[in-house]
Parts: sequence; C-alpha cells; structure tokens
Amino acid sequence: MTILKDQRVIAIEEHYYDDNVTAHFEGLDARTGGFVRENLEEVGEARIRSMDEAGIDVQVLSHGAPSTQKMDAETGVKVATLANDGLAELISAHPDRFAGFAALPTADPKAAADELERAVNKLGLKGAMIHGLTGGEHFFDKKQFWPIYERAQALDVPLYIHPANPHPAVVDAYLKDYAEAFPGIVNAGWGFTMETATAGIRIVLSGVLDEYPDVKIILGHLGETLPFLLWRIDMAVNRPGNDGVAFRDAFCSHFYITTSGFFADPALLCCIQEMGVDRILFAIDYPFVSNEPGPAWMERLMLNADDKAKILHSNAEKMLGL
Ligand code: GRE
Ligand code: ZN
Repeated sequence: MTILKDQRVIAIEEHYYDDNVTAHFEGLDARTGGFVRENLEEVGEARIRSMDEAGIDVQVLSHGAPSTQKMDAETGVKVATLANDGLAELISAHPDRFAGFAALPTADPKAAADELERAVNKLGLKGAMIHGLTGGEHFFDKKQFWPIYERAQALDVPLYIHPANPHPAVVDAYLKDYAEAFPGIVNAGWGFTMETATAGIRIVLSGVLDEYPDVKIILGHLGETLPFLLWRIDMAVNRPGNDGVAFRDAFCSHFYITTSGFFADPALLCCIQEMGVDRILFAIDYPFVSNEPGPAWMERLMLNADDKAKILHSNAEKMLGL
C-alpha cells in the first residue's frame, strides 16, 4: 500500500477473550462471539500475522462484550483484576504490537476507579472500556459511576463506551419479530447502536462532563450515529420547556470516535464535518470485522495525507501515549 507504507497504523477497538471473564457469560452473551471465538481467544502469532498482512502495527486490545459489566460487585472486582493482569501479560510478550484498555468492575464504582488507577499506573494500560449496561440495567451516566469519571480525568486516560446486547425489554418491544431471521439486527445492525447512542446522549445530558471537563469519552462505530444527529438533538433539547444544553458543543469537545466496523466514506465525511479529524481514531473491531478492509479503505479514501496520518496513528499516539 503506497500511502500507508511508511505510516504507523494503530487500531484501538480490537477484542480478545479471557476465560476468567467468558466463564461468566450467560444466554445470548455466551453465544454472541461464537462465530469468531477462535480468533478472540488467540493473542499471539496468528493475530500478529493477520495484522502484518493488513498493515496494522498496533492493536489496542479490549475484552469482548459484555466484559465485566454484568457481574456483581464481588465477582467483578475479582475477575477484572485477573483479566487486567492477564491482559498486561499478553501485551508484555509483544509490547511493540499490543497495548490495552482495562476491564472495570463497574458494579462497585469505587473499586472500579481504584482498578482503573492500578491498571494504568501499575500495568501500563491506556484507559478502560465499558460494555453496555452495568448489571444489565444501569446506564454509565448515573451518579454512582461518577467516581470513575473523576479518576479517568485525574489519570488523563479515556473511557471507551462500547456496545453490549441491549436490554431485553428493548429487544422484545422493538426487535423481537426479526431477531431470529436477522440476529445481526439485535447487535451490530441496530440494537448495539441504539443503546450505545443512548448512552452517549445520556452522558452529555447528565452534566458529568461539566463536573469533570477534561474527561475523554470514546465511541466506536463512527460515533454510533450521533455525529449525524447532533444538529437535530441540539435543536430538540433547546426548545422551550427543556432545560437546554449546548449538546453539539459538549459532544464535539469531549467525545472522540473511532472507525471500528464502519468503513464508509459518506459516514466518515459527516463525522469530519461535525467533529474534525483530530477527534477521529482508526479501529477495526477485530475479529468481529476482519483486518484487511479497514486499511484498504483508508488507503483509497480521498483525504489529504496529513489528516489520514492523524486518524491512522497520531491522534492515538497523543491520546494514549503510544
Ligand atoms: C462488536 O464488538 O462490535 C461485536 C460484538 C459482538 C457481535 C458483533 C460485533 O461484540 O460487531
Ligand atoms: Zn467492538
């Protein structure tokens, strides 16, 4: 690849599975990663070979959904500690090819904040990833989770808000009729998107970003539709009868988005127009999405080389200290 040849490529939403975590997955969660399970469980030579073939230099690893979010406080603390220690060990075998985001026991927010600090300061992890609703019901903007934002700000590391299977009541009411013929509509096709976009909107409305103004939130999948909707959301929440909030400004000054699993020119152009290239980072969503198409898309994209370099590596280098 010509433009990418001398360019470092860092992909930041790249998943793996740890037995200590997946042993607790139940029902739909236990099946979701099935179609790529072998690739999720392998973090070593085969993964690196696939990265080499696609031109990817570094994967920032994170566990697959729902990670530790559905665990009770006691289990979550135990399992997240094991998982983060294990992740640090995987990275230490190939420190020039892998970095990582921590799993947090969000059912115990104070312990989660402490684990984030340990993961960053002792293990060298670069931030944390949160997968869907804690305990299957609590959105991450709720006040009980604010100590995690406070610690992330103090440590100057991002919080990556990642989808998980949506709340069963939502699936029942909105998606059940088509879930059997099109299981993808419950996850990456729409269920993931509507829940994670909701999570992003709620974070802005909650005021947590006013309280901790240097917090960095990352959304994958080109911002889970939010860049496309900013203008309209901003209008609606500032109509008479609303408290009013500078929604579009808040989103564009606190959120970062990645290209994970979404390699489409018109969607990316919308994101660039709303947010600017400094807030867009490259990701694949391996192994749910294979490695080759992402760099090939970047290679072909009609975008100047400086902006491509920001998306492909320098924004990540700056944010994650890579
Ligand atoms: C993802 O992480 O994007 C993902 C899953 C499970 C199924 C599909 C998918 O976690 O894209
Ligand atoms: Zn993902």
